[in-house]
Amino acid sequence: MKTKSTRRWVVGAVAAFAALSLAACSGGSSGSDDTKGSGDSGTISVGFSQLGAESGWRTANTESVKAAFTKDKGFDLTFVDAQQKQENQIKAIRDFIDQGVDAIAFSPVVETGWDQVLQEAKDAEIPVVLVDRTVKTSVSDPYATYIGNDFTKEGETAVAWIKKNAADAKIFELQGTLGSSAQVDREKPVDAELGSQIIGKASGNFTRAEGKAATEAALQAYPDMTMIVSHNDDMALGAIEAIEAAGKKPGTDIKIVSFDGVRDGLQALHDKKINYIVECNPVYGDQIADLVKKVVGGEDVPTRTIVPDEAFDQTITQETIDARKY
Ligand code: GYE
Repeated sequence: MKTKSTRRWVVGAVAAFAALSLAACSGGSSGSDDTKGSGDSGTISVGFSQLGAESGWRTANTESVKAAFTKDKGFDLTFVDAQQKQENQIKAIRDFIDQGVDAIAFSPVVETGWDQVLQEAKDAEIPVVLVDRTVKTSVSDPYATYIGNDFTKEGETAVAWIKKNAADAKIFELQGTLGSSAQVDREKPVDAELGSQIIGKASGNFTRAEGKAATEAALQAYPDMTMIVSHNDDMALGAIEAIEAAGKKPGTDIKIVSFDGVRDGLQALHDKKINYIVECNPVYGDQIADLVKKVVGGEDVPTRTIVPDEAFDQTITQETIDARKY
């Protein structure tokens, strides 16, 4: 963190010099020195590039982030929604660099394609906190820390349930955004353990509408499917609509295993339209804020913080669902 403290020293010194000059010019009447971005006012300026608003999970994550990075808590947040487009995220990150924020946090929509912009942040000595999804990059020391869920473990949890409860299922896999770590890592254990049972795959880009469309096509293409493994609840909810429209019973004729555990998903589980949901907890804004504070303050942080998840089957109670905040 030497580079960061050097930068802070330089920025601080420049600000102090500017304040002194101002004081000299105005006869010393200038009181406050709100040097935005320097952190000297005690406020930490943060640019957060959220990848989109594609799902219930994302909305809950965004709410949690916004609730954590408030003025009261010592932050000046610039939040930009990239609408699931990598070029929008790259632009937002470049804008944050130009603004000279104290830290950048972002959820990368896909794993690759970040080398250049990560290098630019590094050259500007602005620490990056990677949130939710991971990146593959050739840049050395590309970010200060990562926080998110263990998608591989989530995939393994789903596989264990399928092996125990529907061992001979013929599976259609409804994939998330192709090339995102959430898709790649959830899919890996499913492919490794149940590969011979997968009769088809298509992406629904983590949205309900695309999940529905992909399922409609799959019902035509793979009439013998008995299970859908959906990489999130929103696509599973779209799949339910498509299955019902085709005159079949979701949860019975075609079983559904899904990820996230948003309230609508859990309700469909309770209503026996989904069979199993592996949770992915999106409510960790405060932990992100804590990491940002530490990183900006030059404190040591773990390279990886994993948010713990549970899993739910159809024995879930209505009380558990009603208590869900998202
Ligand atoms: O499962 C899905 C969202 O990256 C964990 O992205 C996240 C995933 C989540 O669109 O609903």
